[in-house]
Amino acid sequence: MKTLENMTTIEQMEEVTAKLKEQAVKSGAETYEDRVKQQTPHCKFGEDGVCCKNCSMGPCRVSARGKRGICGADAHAIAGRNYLRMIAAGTASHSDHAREILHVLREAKKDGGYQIRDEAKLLRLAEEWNVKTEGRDIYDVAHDVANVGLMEFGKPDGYQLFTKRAPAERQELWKKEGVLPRAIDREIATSLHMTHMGNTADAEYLVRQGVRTGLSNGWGGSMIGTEITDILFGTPQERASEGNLGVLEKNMVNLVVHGHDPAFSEMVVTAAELKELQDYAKSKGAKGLNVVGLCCTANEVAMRHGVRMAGNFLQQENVILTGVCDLMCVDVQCIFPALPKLADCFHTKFVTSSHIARIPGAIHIEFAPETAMEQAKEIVKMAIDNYPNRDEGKIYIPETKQPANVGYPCEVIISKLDGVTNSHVDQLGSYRPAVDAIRSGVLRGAVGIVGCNNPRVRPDYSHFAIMEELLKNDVLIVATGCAAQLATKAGLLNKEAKWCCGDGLRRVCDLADIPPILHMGACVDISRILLLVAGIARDWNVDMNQLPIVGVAPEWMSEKAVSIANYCIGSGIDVYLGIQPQVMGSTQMAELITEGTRKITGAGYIIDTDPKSLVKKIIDGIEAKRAALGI
Ligand code: BF8
Ligand code: SF4
Repeated sequence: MKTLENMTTIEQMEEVTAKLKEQAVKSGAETYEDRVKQQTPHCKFGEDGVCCKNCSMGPCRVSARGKRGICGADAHAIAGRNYLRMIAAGTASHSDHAREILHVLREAKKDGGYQIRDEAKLLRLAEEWNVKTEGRDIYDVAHDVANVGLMEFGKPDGYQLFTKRAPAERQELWKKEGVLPRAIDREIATSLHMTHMGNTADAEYLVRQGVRTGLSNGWGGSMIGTEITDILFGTPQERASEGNLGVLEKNMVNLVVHGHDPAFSEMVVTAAELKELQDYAKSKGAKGLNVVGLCCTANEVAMRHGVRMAGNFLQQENVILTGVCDLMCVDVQCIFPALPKLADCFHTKFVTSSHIARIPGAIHIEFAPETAMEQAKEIVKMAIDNYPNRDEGKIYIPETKQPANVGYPCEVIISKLDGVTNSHVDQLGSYRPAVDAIRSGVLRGAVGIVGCNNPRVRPDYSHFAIMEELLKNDVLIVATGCAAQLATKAGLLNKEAKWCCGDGLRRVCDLADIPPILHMGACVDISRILLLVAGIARDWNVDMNQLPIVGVAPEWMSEKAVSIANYCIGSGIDVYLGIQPQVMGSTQMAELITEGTRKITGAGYIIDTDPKSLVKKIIDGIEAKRAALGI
């Protein structure tokens, strides 16, 4: 078996980061590594989740001296409440992003800035949501669909419509356990209400509400976000791209889009393709315009346009440290507030575009769907005007980059896997080939590797170690978010990377003509993974928790990640974590999140901060599921 000889190793990535750190020191810039030092050791009460400041009698913290807060809340109540608040915030973030996209859909016009790119998907969704389509203008249908979607946030009665997409057994279980999600805003508000001073102190009910709130994200906000984004900007197709800092160009205007909301970045990408702006860039001495992405925005624009990806979460400062980032524009989520100050040490212009993420020191250009194109042009022009201001003495562009194949939503995966088992050509469009490949053991199972990177551990190392081992063991990987970005940087999204797979997986990659890690998009697109697992479960005629398919977040850090983990658990998908949730100061919470939820939903967390033993547990978990299925 060949090893990862053509890959970029973590050590090589670290060498680049070290060189860029020298750039920072030379320019008097501070980076996250400096701040990690200032913040270490972290507050133990916070780490354990046993500090409460939910009322002004506090803050209270649980210690040997005081086992309860002033109101009498114990460690379990405090840790449970903090945990539920994280889930509520994560759900709010993903879902509010979806709400923004729905508003854009409502503004879409035949001759406007935003149009419908996937009409078939819109019509399918209209039918699912009982919106009349016959003889109607497609934009009228779109506006009605947007209104139904917007009602999913605040409707007084009923449950999330997309929960009907889950296998019947799962839906029954949600009903029976009282976790079937209602309106998204209602689940978030209920969570905040329950955790207000003087309400729920029983950790089990906080955890149950966490699952329900998470489900309102996975089968609500995130799924709506993904569907509507596909309708507006097109369902992703397989395409070639590249990733890592080497995508920045010395002789071009580099404009970096960073954040999550594709409504904004799509416009910037479109504006940068305009001949008038390309010519303007040339008039300033540049060879052209180079738009690249960071974090989940990178995933969105790579999947739909092949736009190249500069990197993941902890690479956001590195992009500016190259000295060739002429402009970085951001929308929402995962944006370091440190960036404007860092940009000041270089020539970089830093632009915020959303009232959700205003940062001191930034140039603010408030994005509005009606004027989006004009704003996007203004930003591109600003980047071009800034190109001549680079300081030659501060430039260092690392050469590292890797080719990547991206764009594997469920639709593409189904059509690709159909190439694997010829016996089912008649069933084109089903998950049957995937079921057969897993059942026969050619694939041992599938793993969704998702989430952030995090300086609490060696950044990106856990992702890499886990991916490498799973591939060797014939486990197909789907990836999203910053985990997908690490796979890009390493070279694992390249079809050639099949050489580091076990025989079974390599055969599947050959037959289906896919890379061993399938890039499914941004974190919002983890809803695609839910549908993939639900589809396979339906074709197999089992519930989702019985399948040898699990989720892994080796280096998670955000509240969104906790919300995602909860919708996976709610959907019966075990979640393997490489970073401890901040609840371990409560023995009851530690039990509830690992074993307790298992009794409710059939899934729980498996936590191990050592990637080597974590990956062993993942493989053992997959094999145990296979054994239980009798395969
Ligand atoms: O939503 S993986 S660091 S960029 S939270 Fe953020 Fe984490 Fe990256 Fe995307 Ni997801
Ligand atoms: Fe302290 Fe209770 Fe107030 Fe929390 S809610 S700060 S534990 S008194």
